[in-house]
Amino acid sequence: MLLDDFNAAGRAEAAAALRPCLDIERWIEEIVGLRPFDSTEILLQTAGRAAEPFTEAEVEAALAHHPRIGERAAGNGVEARLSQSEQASLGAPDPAVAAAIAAGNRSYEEKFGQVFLIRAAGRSREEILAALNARLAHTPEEEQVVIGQQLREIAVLRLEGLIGA
Ligand code: 2AL
Repeated sequence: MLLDDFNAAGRAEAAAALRPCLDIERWIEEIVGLRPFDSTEILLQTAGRAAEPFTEAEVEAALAHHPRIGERAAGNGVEARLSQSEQASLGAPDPAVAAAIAAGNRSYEEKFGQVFLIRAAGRSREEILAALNARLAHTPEEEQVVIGQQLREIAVLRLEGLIGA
């Protein structure tokens, strides 16, 4: 979708385009309502800040859309294909690192009660494992902040891919 098409689309169509990037209604509505954008750069900057800060309930609902790191998203929908492409670097066989990530995911979920989320695109498996281990030392309050940032990073990259296409 080109920026001009996004700017000119009806509210529902523009919202539907944004939803696979980040399913937080307040974020979607704020961006849709701020159209037209003069440039993709301004749109992406806006997406990086809209609806800040997310509430705990918003974060929890948005996290439900993301498969665990190292687990392939099920299905053929837009979100599943985006996730599969973001996690492409995790596909190469390295059983030891894969096992360490799986164990880290379990520890993280036990400690924080939610899925470990990281912007995977552009990160190697080793970088993701290091980040997972470092974040296990966080307090829940610190993790809430990091997760909000990661949701935004993933959303902005997805939007960049969408509008660039
Ligand atoms: C994901 C995902 O599906 N894409 C991404 O960048 N990160 N999942 C996750 N648990 O971090």
